[in-house]
Amino acid sequence: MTSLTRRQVAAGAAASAAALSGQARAKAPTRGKHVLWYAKPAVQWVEALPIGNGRLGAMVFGDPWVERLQLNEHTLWSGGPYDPVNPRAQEGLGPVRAMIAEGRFADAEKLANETLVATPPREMAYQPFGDLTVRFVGQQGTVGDYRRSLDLDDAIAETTFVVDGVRYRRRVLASPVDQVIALEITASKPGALNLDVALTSAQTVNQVALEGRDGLKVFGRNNAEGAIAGALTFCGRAKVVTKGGTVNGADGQLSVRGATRAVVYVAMATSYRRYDDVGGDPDAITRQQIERVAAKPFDRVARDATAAHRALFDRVSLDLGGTTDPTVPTDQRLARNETTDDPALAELYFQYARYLLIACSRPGGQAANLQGLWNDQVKPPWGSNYTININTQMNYWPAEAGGLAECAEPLFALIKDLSERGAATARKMYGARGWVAHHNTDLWRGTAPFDHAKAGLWPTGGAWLCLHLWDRYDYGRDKRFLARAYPLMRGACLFFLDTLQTDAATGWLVTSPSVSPENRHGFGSTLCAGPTMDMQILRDLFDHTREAARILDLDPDLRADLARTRERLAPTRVGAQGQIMEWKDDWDAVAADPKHRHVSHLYGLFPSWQMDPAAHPDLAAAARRTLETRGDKTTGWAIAWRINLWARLKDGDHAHDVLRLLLARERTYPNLFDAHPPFQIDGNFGGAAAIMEMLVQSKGEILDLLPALPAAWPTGSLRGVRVRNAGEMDLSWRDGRLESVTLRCATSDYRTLKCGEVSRRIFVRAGERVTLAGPSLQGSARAAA
Ligand code: FUC
Repeated sequence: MTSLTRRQVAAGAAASAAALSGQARAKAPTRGKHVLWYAKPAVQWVEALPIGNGRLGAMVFGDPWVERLQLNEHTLWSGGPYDPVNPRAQEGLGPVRAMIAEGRFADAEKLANETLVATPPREMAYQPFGDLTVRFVGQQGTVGDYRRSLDLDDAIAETTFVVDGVRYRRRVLASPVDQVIALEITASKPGALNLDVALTSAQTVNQVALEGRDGLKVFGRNNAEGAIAGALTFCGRAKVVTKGGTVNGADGQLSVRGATRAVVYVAMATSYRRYDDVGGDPDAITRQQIERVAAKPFDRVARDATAAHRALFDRVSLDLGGTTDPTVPTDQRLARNETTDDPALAELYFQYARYLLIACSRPGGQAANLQGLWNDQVKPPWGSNYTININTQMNYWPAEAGGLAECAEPLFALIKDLSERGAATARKMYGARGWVAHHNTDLWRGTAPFDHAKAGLWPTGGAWLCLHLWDRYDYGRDKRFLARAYPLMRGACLFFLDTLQTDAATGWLVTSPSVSPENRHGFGSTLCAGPTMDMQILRDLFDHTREAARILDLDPDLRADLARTRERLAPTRVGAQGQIMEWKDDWDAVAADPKHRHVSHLYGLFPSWQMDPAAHPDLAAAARRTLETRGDKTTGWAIAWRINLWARLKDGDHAHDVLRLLLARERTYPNLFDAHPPFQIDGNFGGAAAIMEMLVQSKGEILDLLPALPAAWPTGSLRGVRVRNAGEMDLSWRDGRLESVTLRCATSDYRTLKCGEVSRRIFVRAGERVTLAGPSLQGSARAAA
C-alpha cells in the first residue's frame, strides 16, 4: 500500500510525490485496458492528466490534500482583432524577389525582415484560463491505496485514496453535452468532506465574486500582446452541489463542511465569436450553463458525457498483440519500453491520441493548437499557436483513418477563416487574387509572415491545409462537403496563379520569396525561390482542385490553366548524393544543418503520394537516402513524421525502431504528452497516424494491407479503420501474415486489395460487407453490412 503523511504534504506536493514513488505497488487498474494510471500525484504539469470537451479543458493533478484543475477555454487568446500586414510589403516584394534571383539571399532576408514581415512581428498567444483549487481541510493521517488514472474509454479522470479508513474518490470530466467541467468528490464515511473551493484567473485583469451561497464567478479581460490590447471579456463560474453538510461563501471562496458528496461544476466562456467579432456575452452563457447543469444529477452528467465520447472513441480498436501488466503504472511502462518493447504501450499511445483529438477538437470549436487545448502559461512556447508549416497539419493526420472525421471540422472552419483574412493579405502584400497564409496563425487568423523572414516568409501554409479538405472528400466521398471546400481550394490556387515567378535559368515556375521550412541552405539565409516542398504542395493543390472542379462540373478554364501551370512547376529532382533535392538547386551538401528536423521535401512521400514507391521507385529510393542522412533522432513531431515516412517506404522494422524513439522518456512525458521538448501535441497525433500507416495504406482504389508490419507485432488486429473511397475496414493478422480482412463501403466501386505481392480487385457494393481470407486474399464472403 502506498502511504503519504500529512506532514509530507505540508512540505509540498513535490515531497508527497517523492514519498509515494518507489513504494510498494499501488492498486491495479480494474477497468479496461485503455487506462493511464499512476501511483502518485502529479507535481509537474506534464504529469497531470488532460480532459477536454473540444472547448473546455483541464489538467487534473490529483494531490490528496489540494486538488488542482488547471483550466483552459479554447477562445481565450491574448490581444484582439488586428491586421499584421506590413504596410511596406508591396514596396519590398519586388526587390526581395530580385535579390533572390541574383543569389543575394542575406540581403533579401534583411530587406524582407524590414518590409515583408508582419507588424507586429509576433502573432497572439493562447492563454491559460485559471485554476479551480479544492483544499481538503482538517484532514489528518496517512494516505493509502493511492491511485490516479485517466480512463480513455469513459473519458473520466479519477483519483482514489484512503485516509483513516475513509475512502475518497474524485472523478473529473469535461462534458460536450452540458458544456462544463465537473468534479465529483465522495467519501465512504457520511459527512467526512470538508473542502475549500477557489476559482482563480490567470489573466492580469480579473475579479472574483461570490454568487449566492454556493457559487463563484471570475471575470475580466484577456491579456494584451505587445501593442495589441486585450479585446475579449471572459467569465468563469463554479457552483457546488452537495449531499449532506453545508456550503458557505466567504473571502472569495466556498466552504463545504460535513458533506458526503460534493460536485463542483465549472463553466467558462469568452466574448469571442469570430476573428472580427468579440461581441459575445460570456456572463450570460456561463450563467445559463451552470444553472442548467446544477439541476441535473451528476451521474447523468457523467453518463451523457461518456456516451458522447464513446460515440466517437469506440469506432476504432487496435490490438498489437501485447499484454498490459496491470500492476505497472504508465510512467514506469514508458521507462521500461526503452529496454523491453511493449506493444500494448504503442496501442495505448494510439488510442490516447484519438482520445486527445476528441477532447480538443470538436465541431463548432477551435482547431487543436500546438498544445491541443491544454496550456498553463501566459507566455507559452511558440505562443501555443497554429504553426502551419507542419504542426497543425500533423495534428489532423489521424483524423480520417482514425474514424474521427468530425474532429477535423474545426480545422476546416479555420481554413475558411484564413481564406477570408488571407484574401486581404494576398491583395495588400502581393497584389494577388485568392488567399494566402504563411507559416503561423492564431485565433485572430493573422495570415502575414510572422516572427522573421527566415521562418515566416513561406507562402504555402494555406495551400498545404487544403490537402486536408481534399482528404476529407477522398475518405468520405461526400459531394456536399466538396462543394463547401471547393471555393477555398480554388482561392488558394488563384493566389499562386498570380504570384508564381519564372526561373530565368530553367523556365520553371517557382514560388518566390519562400523558404524550405525552416532550413538554411548554406548561402547565408533560408530565403530562396521554388523550394521542392512548395512545388510538391502546389502539384497536390492544383490536382485536387482540378479534380474537384471536374466532379462539381465547374470552371473549365481554370482547370485548363491549372493543368498548364502544373506542368511548368519545378520538378522534384534527385541530387548528387542520391538524395531528394530540398531546393531547386543541389544545395543539400552545403546546407547548414544536414540533420535538420524538418524533412519538408519529403512531403511528396508523406502525406502526399508523389513519391509512392510503387509508382516512382527512383524518387522513393532518393527519399530513403535523404531520411538516412537526416537521421532519426530529432524532436518529437519530427520523429513522428519520420515514422510515417518509413511506413510509406514499407520498412516496418525501421518505422518501429523510430516509434520506439518516440515512446521513450526523452520524447514522451509521464502523462504521455509528446515532448518536442517542450510539450507539443503534434507528435502524439503524428505517432498515432504512423501506427495506422504501418498497418494499412489507402491510395485511390488501392488498399495496401500490412504494408509495413514490423516483426515486433506478429499478431494483432485493427478494426474500424477508415480507408479512401468511403470504406471502413477490419483486419487481423497472425504470425506476421494477414489472417482476414473485412471491408464495408458506402460507395459502390472497384477496390484493389494488396498484401505483399498478392493483389485482388473486387467490386464492393454500397452497404455490403466483404470478407477475404488469408494472405492470398481468397474467398469473398459477402453480406449486408
Ligand atoms: C516549427 C518547428 C519547431 C516547432 C515550432 C512550433 O517552427 O520548426 O520545431 O515545432 O514550429
